[in-house]
Amino acid sequence: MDMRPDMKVDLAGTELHNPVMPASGTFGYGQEYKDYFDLSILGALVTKSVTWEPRYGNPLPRIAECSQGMMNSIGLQNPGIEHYLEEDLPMLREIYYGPVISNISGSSPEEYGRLARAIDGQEQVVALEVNISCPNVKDGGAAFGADPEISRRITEEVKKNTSLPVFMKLTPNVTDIASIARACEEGGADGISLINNFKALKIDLKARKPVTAMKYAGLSGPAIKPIALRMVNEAFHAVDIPVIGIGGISNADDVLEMIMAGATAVQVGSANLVDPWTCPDIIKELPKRMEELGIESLDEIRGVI
Ligand code: RRO
Repeated sequence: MDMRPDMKVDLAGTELHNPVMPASGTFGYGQEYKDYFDLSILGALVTKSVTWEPRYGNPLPRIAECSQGMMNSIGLQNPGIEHYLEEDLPMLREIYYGPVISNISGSSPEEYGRLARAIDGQEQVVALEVNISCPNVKDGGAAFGADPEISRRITEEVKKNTSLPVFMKLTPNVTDIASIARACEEGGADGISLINNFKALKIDLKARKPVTAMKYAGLSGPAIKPIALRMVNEAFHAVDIPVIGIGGISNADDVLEMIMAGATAVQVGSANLVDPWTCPDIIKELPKRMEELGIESLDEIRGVI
């Protein structure tokens, strides 16, 4: 009898062979990682936020290191939906055979709807992740995800335009994450992904200026993990749809904490940029840690907190 702990998870109808996926924006469209490991060991792969038109993103510098984390103000750099569908997804399919989650970002509910429609029916794409939380853009972005009414409207618009499960990706820069999560659920969301990053500031003392060109940038990495856990737990208790836990995960124990807080699956973000083998290392380590801790399946510990 196989006594290996069961890492399988059901994510809104899709079975993942493990709960670990790279977070949007930290894995591009897979090409930069293909020589490090076999991408098909990932539970799923989330692609960088795509918008209707191509975007160059914000001026440099737009990345900074800080204690136990990093800051970014990329500004949604991406090649646009046409390039995504005609080049990036087909190239990804040559190096990765598992489930893809397409992350989309718009500056109006209508743009989100158009993007959802354009991606619907794409081979390997099993879900949409709808970014209503980018802190680094002028129009929309995190402002959408800070307003329950707009969050609900965008969810409804996306749902009208796709047959795929829809995960709404939330910003932590709000007072009451439960009300945003509930608004998305009421709008028809099939799940919630959280958290995106915290709006932050790093100052160069000699220059008397912000380190990043955009003044404010989003903080991520191990520094935010305890807050991410708290918010995932609040969202988990607020809704009946699955939650994808994101924020500061860099090892197997972090994954187990997230799942105990209520996450169905998890995303690894900043840690990929520190060590490109983080995801495969976690996937290898997870069953060992489950065994050591007497955990037979992830279902057994989900949301025990
Ligand atoms: O591109 C970015 O600046 C960015 C986005 Br869209 C996001 O959702 N989260 C992030 O940390 N950076």
